[in-house]
Amino acid sequence: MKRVAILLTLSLMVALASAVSSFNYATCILQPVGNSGVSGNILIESRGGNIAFLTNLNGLTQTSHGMTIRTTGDIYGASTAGEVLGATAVPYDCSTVAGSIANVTNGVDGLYIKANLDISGANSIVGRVLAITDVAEGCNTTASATVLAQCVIGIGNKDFIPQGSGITPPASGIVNTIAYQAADASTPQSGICNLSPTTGNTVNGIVYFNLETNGSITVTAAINNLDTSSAHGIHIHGFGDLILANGSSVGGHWKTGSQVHNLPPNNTRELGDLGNVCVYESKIGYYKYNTDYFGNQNSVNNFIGRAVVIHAIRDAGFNATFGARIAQCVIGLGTATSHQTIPSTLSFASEPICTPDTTTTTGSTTTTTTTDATTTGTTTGSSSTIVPAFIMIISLISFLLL
Ligand SMILES: [Cu+2]
Repeated sequence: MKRVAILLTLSLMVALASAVSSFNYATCILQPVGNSGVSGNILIESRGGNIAFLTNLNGLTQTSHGMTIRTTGDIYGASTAGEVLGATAVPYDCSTVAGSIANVTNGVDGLYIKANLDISGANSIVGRVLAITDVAEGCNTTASATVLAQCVIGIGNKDFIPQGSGITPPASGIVNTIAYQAADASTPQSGICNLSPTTGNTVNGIVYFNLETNGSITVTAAINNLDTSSAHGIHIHGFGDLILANGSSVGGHWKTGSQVHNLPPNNTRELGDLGNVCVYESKIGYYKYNTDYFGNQNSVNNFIGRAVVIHAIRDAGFNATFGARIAQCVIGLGTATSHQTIPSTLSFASEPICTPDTTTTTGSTTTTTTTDATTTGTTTGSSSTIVPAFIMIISLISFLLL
């Protein structure tokens, strides 16, 4: 009897442990394509080898609409996300095509289950586009429907799961910024991130993460509607969760445990510390930086499915504040297509630190002004040379008086 009790207790402990470690949560916050007026949130949870999609959809006509996963993570346009994942299967059949999820309807609390997909591991859909189409899935044809709304599936932030959603995170366990694996992580990936403004802002743009042949990543960005009188912090944040429009649900910067915030190329900085956008031309901010700091992208801890955030002011590095989050996006699986290129005339010699252009010393206070940084400035009249000289003179006078 006692042995049975022990066995039961042990099996319960194993069950609880596996339940905790298998909690994987993702979100997809729909953006309308054109003036479709379709929006909504889709919460995605791993449930025992299946994926549950909880839909909350607005603006659809009262008929069935296809919900599909696409091959890429590019939501730049209505047709940039590629075909339905697995659509090359012959014959095309909703039950066997991986990316054919369900036919969905307008309203709240839709629940759709799909087998053979995951949000971690080899079958992960994190970093891919989820699309809602104008017509129901035909299930016997590959004919493409018109996309009404789309989003990139991002790593969910358990601290912002909507109340009453039916998704309950474990009190503790593997729920953090490094517990997930992006789609196709067996092959290192390029990424793309289509920035949208947070509430009250107008900033948008595109960030590319291009995988180079030596394994490094070149990050480039073109960002519109920026205030060009300042540099702007640019970071990768840990979660690709845009459920809050003010930018707070993407959490803190992407990092490992021991890293502290700083600017590139500091080698103990957080993984997501990209520095600043500070090179401007025709009111557009540009960014370019090549790095191997992200490490091997063929690992659980990569940037796909996380968020890029643009900040209101300059990131000055250690202990810095960088103001509000003015634009955000989920990093999706990239393609070879580039939608906005960087003018070849621009120089990124000093980037991404963005040395302030002018420094003026007033008494013992140093004020720094960063101006339209198409040129690289040097710091002049710094208090760092004036103050030691002042102290030396005082010391000399004191010594002579004694
Ligand atoms: Cu940030």
